Amino acid sequence: MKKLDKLLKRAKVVPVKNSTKMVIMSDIHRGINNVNDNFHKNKLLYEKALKHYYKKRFTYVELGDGDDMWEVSNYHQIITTYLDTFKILKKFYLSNRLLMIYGNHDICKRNKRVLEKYFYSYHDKKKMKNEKLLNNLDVYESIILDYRGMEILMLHGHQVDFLNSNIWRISRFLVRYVWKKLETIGFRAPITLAKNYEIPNKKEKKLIGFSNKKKLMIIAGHTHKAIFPTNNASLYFNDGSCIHKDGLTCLEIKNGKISLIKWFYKAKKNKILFKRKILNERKLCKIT
Ligand SMILES: [Mn+2]
Repeated sequence: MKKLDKLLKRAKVVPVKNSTKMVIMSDIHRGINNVNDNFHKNKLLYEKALKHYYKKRFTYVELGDGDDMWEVSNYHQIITTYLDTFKILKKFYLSNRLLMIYGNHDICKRNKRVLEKYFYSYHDKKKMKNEKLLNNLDVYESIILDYRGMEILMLHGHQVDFLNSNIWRISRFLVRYVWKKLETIGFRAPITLAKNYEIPNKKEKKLIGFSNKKKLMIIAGHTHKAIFPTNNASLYFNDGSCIHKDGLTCLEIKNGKISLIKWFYKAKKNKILFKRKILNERKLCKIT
């Protein structure tokens, strides 16, 4: 528990207005559109969702593993591969509606120099000059949202996962040089969207215990499995991921309610439609 107590103390406190609308996404794993890039097939869906939330004046909260900096060694390539995507993120950022947290795959974002070198600006090939991107962006380890008298702790969640926190450099090595090779020959992680949103992953037990002990609402990512307790006795949520085979999941917070949302492609005649579906919804209230 010590680790989580410290993390809670260090968390950046962000007060938000009652009228603020938020969308929380994580585990996008933007890569470089090679065979290891699980995000690419959901790129258009993700951008469609972002544009929807931008238009509706939501604040976008990225809860870690936004970029896959384990599978890629030249980070500039991620930005050039997904420049269109980053340009939408820039719009959120410029209107003061972007909050970013790092995970294990993008843990290097805790380093200011990395942010400055790769994310503050990019080289525009056509204009032959550097353009601003997420200039001066801060990326946090955890954030406490102060919303309607409630505190909501937001973090990626790898902090309680031994393989991905204490020995993350070894894990990164395995992903970069071993797992990547397996993926290249067609060995892929199973990423179908789970149907049950109540049963958490073993790795999340510590977070759930912490949430219950502190009577604190926690939102995490990392496991790629959405968790949405419908029972008021639990306040631990997980937003899932943006690289499910069958779409992406996210959490929306607005008007004192939290909802689990799925975005997916649907083929209709000769068109591809982008669909948003509410999987679950409940009022936000403290554990009493
Ligand atoms: Mn992760």
